[in-house]
Amino acid sequence: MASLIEELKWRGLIHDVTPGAEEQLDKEITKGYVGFDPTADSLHIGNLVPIMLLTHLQKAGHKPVVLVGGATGRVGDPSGKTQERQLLSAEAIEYNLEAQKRQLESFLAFGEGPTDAVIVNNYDWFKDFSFLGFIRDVGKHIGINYMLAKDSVKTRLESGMSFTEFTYQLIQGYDFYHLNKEMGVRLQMGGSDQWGNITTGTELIRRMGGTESYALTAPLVKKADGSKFGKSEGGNVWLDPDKTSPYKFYQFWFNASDEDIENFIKIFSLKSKEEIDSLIAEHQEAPHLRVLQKDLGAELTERIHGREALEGAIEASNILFGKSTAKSLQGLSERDFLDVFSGVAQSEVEKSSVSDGTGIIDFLSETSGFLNSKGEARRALKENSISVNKEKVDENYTISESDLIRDKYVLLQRGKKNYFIVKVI
Ligand code: 383
Repeated sequence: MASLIEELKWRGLIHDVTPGAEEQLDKEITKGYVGFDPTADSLHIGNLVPIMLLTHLQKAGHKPVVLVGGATGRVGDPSGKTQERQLLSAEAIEYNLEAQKRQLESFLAFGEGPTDAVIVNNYDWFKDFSFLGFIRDVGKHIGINYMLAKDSVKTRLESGMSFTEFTYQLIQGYDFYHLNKEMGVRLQMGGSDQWGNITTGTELIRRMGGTESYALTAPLVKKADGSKFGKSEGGNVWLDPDKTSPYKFYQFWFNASDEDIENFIKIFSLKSKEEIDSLIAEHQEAPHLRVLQKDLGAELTERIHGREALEGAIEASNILFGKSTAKSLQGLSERDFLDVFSGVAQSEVEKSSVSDGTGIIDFLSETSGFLNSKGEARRALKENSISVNKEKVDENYTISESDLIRDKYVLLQRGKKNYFIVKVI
């Protein structure tokens, strides 16, 4: 098998790596870590990139160490930020940390074995570290010139930054030293925004007398059109299904552009190079079939949300493309229903117009306002172009309670793509 570094290079997962890392990885089982600060109550797909680094590290026979930042979360990393961060309360940090920890635990094989993943929290070694102790024993080893030269600080010299954030790199640096000394961790990985913090760590280890240590960063994922990766209209694409539904999660990958998807599949898929190369070849023959988008969307939705959620997401996605039945529509959760038809025109009607039964001609026109007149409704019905909840109806049809989806909605449709939602209040 190709070396880990070769594999990561092919996948586009290496932005920078310090000299000697490859030899180290070839030489022995190596402990490598990535840190996650509890800034939100869920991880997002940007965090998935370094998770892939840890996954490949483990697959190559090394030991992943996951760090949750109970301490660093209290400080706030200035890397990549143009403004001072708002401090989070201790409760929010604890809450977020537990939520992220549960997510992180689902990605790697944890345990006691030599290549099993472990999880650590830097609050454990910082909570009793006194301020005087820190500035005497750690601060003395790193010059402020060195700290000022980091991008995270340099870019803020004009706009300003607190002493708190200025200190951040030293705290993360000390983590690396601590993990090196106590656990023999020799590698720290992260996104390229973390290069400065990681190398403060290798520098500190060198000066404080640890063992040889290495840094490896992945590029920040870019999109061909220059827009930010990992955002959809609603903001971040989260891993928590309550924040980004499995349907929306699946759609995010499904809607990726053809330029981007080849990079994305290499970065995020666990399939082998051979499998990915053959999918890419298949995709290039008929890009409109969206083979890569579907494949990666399915792999990731299943990995993050499970098989059942994936099936629901695919079923919901088929609804707009006409490949669905009334049954799949009835099976949608209210949230998926609203997501699938977001942007579709809506109106509200009184409960009685459904419970008493309303003829379809009236319902299409006067009751809902979908069509402009009874005449138009009649014509459309004659042309056989009207569906209720995805099933064709004729002019004798009556809308009743049995037409309600989730007790609340009726989906009207004229022709293939012209949808309208009636909400019963
Ligand atoms: C804290 C203590 C350490 C080592 C790392 C940390 C966290 C680090 C950080 N990382 C980001 C985060 O937590 O802020 N200072 O949101 C993101 N990471 C990873 C990756 C990434 C970075 O969690 O590039 C994207 O996900 O490194 O922005 O001892």
